[in-house]
Amino acid sequence: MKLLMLERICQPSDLRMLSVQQMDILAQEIRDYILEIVSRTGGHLAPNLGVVELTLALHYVFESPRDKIIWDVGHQSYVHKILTGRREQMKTLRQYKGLSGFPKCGESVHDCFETGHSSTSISAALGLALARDLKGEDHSVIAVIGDGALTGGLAFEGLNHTGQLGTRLIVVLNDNEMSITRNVGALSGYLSRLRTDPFYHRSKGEIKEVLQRIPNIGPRVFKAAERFKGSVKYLLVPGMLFEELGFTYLGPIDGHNIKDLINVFERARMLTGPVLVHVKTKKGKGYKPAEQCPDKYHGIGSFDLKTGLPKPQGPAPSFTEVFGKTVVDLAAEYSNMVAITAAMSDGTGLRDFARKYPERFFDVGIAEEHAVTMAAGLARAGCLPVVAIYSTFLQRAYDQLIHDTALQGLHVIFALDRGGIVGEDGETHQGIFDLSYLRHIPGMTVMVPRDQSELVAMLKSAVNYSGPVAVRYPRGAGPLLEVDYQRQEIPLGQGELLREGSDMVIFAVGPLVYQALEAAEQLSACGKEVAVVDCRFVKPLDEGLILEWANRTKRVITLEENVLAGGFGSAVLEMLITHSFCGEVARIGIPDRFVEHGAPDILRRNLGLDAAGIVNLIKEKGWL
Ligand SMILES: Cc1ncc(C[n+]2csc(CCOP(=O)(O)OP(=O)(O)O)c2C)c(N)n1
Repeated sequence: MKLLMLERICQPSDLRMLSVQQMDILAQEIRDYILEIVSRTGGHLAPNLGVVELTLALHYVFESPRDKIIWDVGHQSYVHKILTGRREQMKTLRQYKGLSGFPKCGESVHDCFETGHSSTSISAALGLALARDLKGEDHSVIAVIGDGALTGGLAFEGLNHTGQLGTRLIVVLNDNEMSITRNVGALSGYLSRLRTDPFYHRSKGEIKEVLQRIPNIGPRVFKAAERFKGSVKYLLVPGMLFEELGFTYLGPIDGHNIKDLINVFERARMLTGPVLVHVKTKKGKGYKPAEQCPDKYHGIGSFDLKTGLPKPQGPAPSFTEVFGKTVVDLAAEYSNMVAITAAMSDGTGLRDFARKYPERFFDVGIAEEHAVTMAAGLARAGCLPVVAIYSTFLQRAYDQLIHDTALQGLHVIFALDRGGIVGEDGETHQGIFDLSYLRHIPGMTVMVPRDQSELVAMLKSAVNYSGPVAVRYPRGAGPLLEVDYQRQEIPLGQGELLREGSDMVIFAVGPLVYQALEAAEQLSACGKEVAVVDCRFVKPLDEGLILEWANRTKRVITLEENVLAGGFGSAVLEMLITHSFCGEVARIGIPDRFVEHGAPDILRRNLGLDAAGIVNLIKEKGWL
């Protein structure tokens, strides 16, 4: 691939040698390069294609790393990486030991703050800007935030505080009218009016000019309009909402016109207080399939560049699909069932539910805290809410789980997708804390299915239990090719003995149960008989079953895809100690560190979360 212009850019300052026409050529080369790489590695394609000119203009005007650019969510930072000395490394994007798909301070001095979860950029930027002022420095701080990320409450908290302080800070609003799917919320409606309504478009200067041309009354009307905080001013001043919050509003600007972008950023750089630059972009810009279906190309696995088609998946249905189908079936039976997503209707498998029961489906935007408290309100009033959220994003709503849901014993079903290792998205997205952050909440039921049929059974069961109930399942295909949708409910807290054995017992939850069975098979060939129990419940534990097999074998192994601290193994250990168990216990899970990005198989192998890892541990213990 010929990248004549791009090869000249080794650091952001090299951009300043280029003319605007050359920057346009560069933009095309960057798009081609990103397409070639992401079609092989997978990644966040459409968001990055949409910010090529925006990123070029930012790096042209501002002097990174002196000036600080924070990328909200960080999934759109590929162009930034390419321009900041990581062009060649992009070939290793999202691969184990390769370049991360998100900003990483350890990767480059140009990554000044790490992101992954949405809506953090304004608060982080304010922190950096306040520190700058305290230290008497004078660089710029820029938060680049999408209209989707702006639906998150934390973004409002950041805007609110910044506006009050009047700190010099630039918020670049990358408005493509999309979150992963179409953006939602009243603010999104306001932004689209700003994009299209001539009243909203007109700049304050233009309006003044027009009014002053009207003899006698014009200037007076303008003055009066400026004085009123009421409706007249709202009609006359663009971006009023942001102006009222204390920001100077600049825009909306065509986010694919490099010249305009450079001009507006130059202007923003000179202003002394908070500035919001409203930039209109097209998600997926420059690649037809992505322009037409930006949601499908938001985050995508490897795909065929010519056709745009994803590489074929294996035949086994994913846990997400099985959840999606089961919840639609249950909704037919339970007319009070409602489903809630925080901007992830497709990712969580709720698309069919949304189509079939639009009045019972709520996309709240990237607002997990709100999703949970709203669900609690719905439950309090007699509805049966199913909140489908990725494990990592429910971390946001920890207090809402406790204070708004569990404390009142409200029956809310939490469908936690992407539990355990998620792989290529890395540290910020691994769902490895949920068993710990859920199981210590009083009244919470926590289930982990080993396969798709168990997921069906657990969802049916969750409907009949009381209080908050979490069902946690992993990303991707499950172990079964055929799913039994007729599976019946499971009595609360009932585990299942899958294999008998007298030498030791493995207590496991989730698909790792199959690894335990495989390890038991291998160990049997070495003359050791290992019992395997699928505990199914992290809470309440099947104490009777666990105690029985722990006492029979006296050698216990626990197995979970969760941090060891406070997780399933801890629960078993605590229970065994309480019952004065005399024997040995070894726990397999994730040690006290964050788990980097890479293919899930590699990560699991490294962590010993597979049959070989189990056998190794048993050898190390001298139990073989
Ligand atoms: C707290 C949290 N919830 C959900 C997500 C998943 N997520 C990643 S990007 C995204 C949409 C972001 O939309 P926007 O900010 O407009 O950026 P765009 O992709 O449109 O450029 C979502 C929901 C996340 N990263 N963080």
